[in-house]
Amino acid sequence: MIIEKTLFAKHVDEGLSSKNKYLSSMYFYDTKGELLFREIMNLKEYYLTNCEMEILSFHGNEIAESLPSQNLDIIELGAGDGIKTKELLKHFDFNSISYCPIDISEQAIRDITSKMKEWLPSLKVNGICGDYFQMISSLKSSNKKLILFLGSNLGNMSDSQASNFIEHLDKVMNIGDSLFIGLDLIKAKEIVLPAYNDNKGITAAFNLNLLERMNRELNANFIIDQFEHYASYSEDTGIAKSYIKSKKNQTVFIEALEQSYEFKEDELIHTEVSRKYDLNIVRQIIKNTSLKLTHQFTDHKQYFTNLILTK
Ligand code: AVI
Repeated sequence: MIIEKTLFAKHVDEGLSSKNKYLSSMYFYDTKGELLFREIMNLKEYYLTNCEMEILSFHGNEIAESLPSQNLDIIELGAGDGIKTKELLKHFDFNSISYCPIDISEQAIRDITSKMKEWLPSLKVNGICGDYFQMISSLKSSNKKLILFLGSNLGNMSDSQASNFIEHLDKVMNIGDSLFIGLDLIKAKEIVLPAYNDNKGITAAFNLNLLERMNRELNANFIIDQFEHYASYSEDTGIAKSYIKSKKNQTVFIEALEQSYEFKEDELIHTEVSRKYDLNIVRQIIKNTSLKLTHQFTDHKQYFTNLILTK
C-alpha cells in the first residue's frame, strides 16, 4: 500500500511528540508488513483465522441460505488473501452472484482477482480499487448487496471509530442489503495474549516493522534491537493493546522531519488496539444505524463470531 510520505511523516511527528507516544496501526501494512501479517494468520497461537474458517466451512450453507439467493453483489472490504472468502463463496450459486473485492491497494485487487479466477473459474469477479464508501456508493447495480468485513478488522478501531464506520456503511446500504462481519469474542487472557505475542516472534517483528518502515521511508535511525514488542489484554474491557517499548534512554533522529525524539527506558509507544466483542458491545456500536442483527454463527469453542446485520 502506498501512503503519501508527507502524511506518514506528519502522523509520526504527531504520535512521537505526544505525551503518551503512539503510532497508527494503519502503517503496519507496507510490503514487509503484509507478508508478516500473512505469517501471523498461519500461526497456531493466532486462533482468529482458524475459528473464522471453521465458521465459514461448517455454516457456509446456512449463511448462504440466510441471504437473498438471487442477484447478489458480494462486496468485500479489504481484499485479504481470499482463503476464507473462497470458503464462503463456494456455498453460493455462481450464476446469480458477483464478487467485488474493494481495496486501496491495486496490487491486492490484482492478486485476489487472479486467485479467485483460478479457484472458482465460473465466479464473476469485479475488483475495485479505492475508498470503501465511495466505491460502494458508485456501484450502479440494482442487485442486493452483501458486504463482507471479515477477520475482526473492526477491532482495530476504537469503539467510536467503529460506530462511525458502521454508520457510514449503513448510509451506503439499501433496504434488504446485509453486512456479514467477523468479530473476535471476549475470552481469557491465556488465549488472547499468545495470539499477540507468539513464540516465534512474528508478531514482534510485525510491530517493530513500524520502526524499520520509519528508517526506510523517513530516513530515521532507530536501532531496532534497542526496542521490544509488548502486548497487553484486559478481560474486563476486552481490549488487547500492542506497544513498542524502549529498552533504554535513547534519542532517535528522523531526517524527513529534521527532528530528534527522546525515548526513556521502558517508555511505551502505543501501536494497535485489537478489540474483542460481546453482543452488548456490538449493539452499542450499531445503535444509531438501521441495521438489525439477524443471524449469529460461532465456532465450536465460541472464540469468534460472524454476524449478519440486515438493513
Ligand atoms: C488485522 N487485525 C484484525 C489483526 C488483529 O488481530 O488485530 C492485526 C494483528 N495485529 C497483531 N496481530 C494481528
